[in-house]
Amino acid sequence: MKNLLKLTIALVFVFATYTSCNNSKSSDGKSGALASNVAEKVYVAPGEHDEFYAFISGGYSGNLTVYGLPSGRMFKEIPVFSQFPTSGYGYSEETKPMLNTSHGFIPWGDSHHPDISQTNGEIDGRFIFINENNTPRIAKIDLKTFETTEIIEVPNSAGNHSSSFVTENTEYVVAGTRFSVPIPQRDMPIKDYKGNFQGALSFISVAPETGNMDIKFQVLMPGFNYDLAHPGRGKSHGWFFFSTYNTEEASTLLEVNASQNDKDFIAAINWKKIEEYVNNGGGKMMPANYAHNVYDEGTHTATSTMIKEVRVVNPSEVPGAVYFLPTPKSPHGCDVDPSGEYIVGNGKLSANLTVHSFTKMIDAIENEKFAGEAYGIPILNFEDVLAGVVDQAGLGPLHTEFDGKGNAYTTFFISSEVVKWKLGTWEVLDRQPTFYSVGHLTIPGGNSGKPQGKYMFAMNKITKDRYLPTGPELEHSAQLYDISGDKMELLLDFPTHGEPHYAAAMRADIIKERSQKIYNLEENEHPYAAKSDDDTKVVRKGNEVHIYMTTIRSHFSPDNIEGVKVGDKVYFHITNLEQDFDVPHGFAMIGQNTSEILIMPGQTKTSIWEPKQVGVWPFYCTDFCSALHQEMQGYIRVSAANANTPLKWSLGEDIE
Ligand code: K7E
Ligand code: CUA
Repeated sequence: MKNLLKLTIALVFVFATYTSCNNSKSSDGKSGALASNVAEKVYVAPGEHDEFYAFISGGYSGNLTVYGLPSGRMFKEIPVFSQFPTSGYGYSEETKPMLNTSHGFIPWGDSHHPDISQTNGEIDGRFIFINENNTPRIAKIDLKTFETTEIIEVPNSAGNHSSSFVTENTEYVVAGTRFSVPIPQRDMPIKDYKGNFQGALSFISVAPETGNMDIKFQVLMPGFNYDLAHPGRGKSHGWFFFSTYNTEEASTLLEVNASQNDKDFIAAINWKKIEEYVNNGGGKMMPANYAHNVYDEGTHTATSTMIKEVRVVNPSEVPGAVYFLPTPKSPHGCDVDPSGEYIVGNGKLSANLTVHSFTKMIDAIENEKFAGEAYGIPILNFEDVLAGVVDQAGLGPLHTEFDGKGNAYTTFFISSEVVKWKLGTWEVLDRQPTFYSVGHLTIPGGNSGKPQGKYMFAMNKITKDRYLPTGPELEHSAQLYDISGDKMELLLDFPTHGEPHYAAAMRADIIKERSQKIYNLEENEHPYAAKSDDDTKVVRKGNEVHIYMTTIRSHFSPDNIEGVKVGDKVYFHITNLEQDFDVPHGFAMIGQNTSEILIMPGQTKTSIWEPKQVGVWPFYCTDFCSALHQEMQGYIRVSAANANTPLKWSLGEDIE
């Protein structure tokens, strides 16, 4: 234990030294001295488009940001797990159900690993999935509209981190628990963790046409921490690999107590085998309570359904489906190369990178060469499954990506660099510093059988002096490298938003062509839609007042309303009649307890206002939509609760 403390202290010291040495390098300007032709490589002329989309997780912003590469320009922040006043996501009545969970309305999330849907092992650009750690959820974003259209809560999970990675035909999006917990949850002493807590690995099926998600089954694993995961592909399609740490099953001071074992495991799960078992009625349904939230594009409205049971499978019920591959030392990343042969374990506390061979793993399984077992799950011999070791590559390996040309790129947090090495020979080919302390890295098409090469970008945890200072709080920094040559070449620094963990990227063309421009007004099925000025009205139901309102350049209809009373709940149901690309209208009402809403052409959105004071109160359009944008305004007269002002509304004439 003392030795481990020393090791931790030594690593922290090394990290501090590297950071400060990098610091001094950049402050004397050397690291910024790039060749002048580098600027051309990232220059996208005004009006031209970037070649790649990059979808970068927002971490504790709960959202997903969209960038262009090579320019590093940010195009959009897509709200996913957090309320977003810019569009009204999570504030409008239509989108509030998206953030419903078994714990009630949760307005915030921690998103880590976006992954794009695949067909035949290639990125297809239909959907992007992303996990939420804190209140375990998986979201799906439709890349036609760049809107979050589905969120499913994951029961029996906590710190949903080894997620959300898709199999090569998007059969499943997989979500693994980081924390093991009592399953089912119950009141018990924390010290009885060992042997009693379990870790659920969830396989969420994705319907081929609609993309609808459904938890097909959960594998209830021993009480380790399941950190990261990647699907098998090609020859290893049908398997899924999860890195584990805390195989010690400690519940306190993990920095010491979860670093005792020389080796933890990569868990190999034959999901095809378990799927077959489940399809034949295997596993058991256990009571659960989790939210499934779906956004309907016809009604422009989300609904939330609570699901009351989930199918669970114990590994012991399906012999031959789960194995452990010993992997040194508290591995973080678990990455599979494009051929599906190599499984890279990035041992955080190891100086070497461990690479397992899928072929050797199958051979060892067939010959039943086991080194032991953990909770009935066979442990394979380290030497039997080892493909090779990248020796002394750096300090603190975290994540690995591949270029599809036989090379791998691994980030090293402590030595703050990306190291390029060769699959099969395990030789280090190149190393480039990052500024500073890199976490994940991304190559377009990275998690697929066909990476799209050309660029790699590193997402760094520490920014320090890379940009103009903005007080104590700095945005994180990403760095773009050209990887088309033998050596990586640093091209660009660009700031990112929130705390990016992983990112998914792909060639822009497919997504660009499919991108939707407007919502067809004819197809609007919102129950409160007003599709022309003739449909506008104001209806009172008890103390609820429903305003069927339209908006078009440059007025709201109606724009004068009387008969609202203190204590009423006023629903503004606003339909944007525009059918032109990029003409949203906004809406804000003085004193409302929500945010503005931004309504896209053809869409209906609802904002609530609960007036608390008598008076004549204005509302206005928040998006500068035309030369007469400032004229887009109106008034609501609010009378006392016991007044009998009649309900009236108008546009272009005085209320009589
Ligand atoms: Cu390494 Cu959440 Cu993938 Cu951060 S995780 S870096
Ligand atoms: Cu509509 Cu400004």
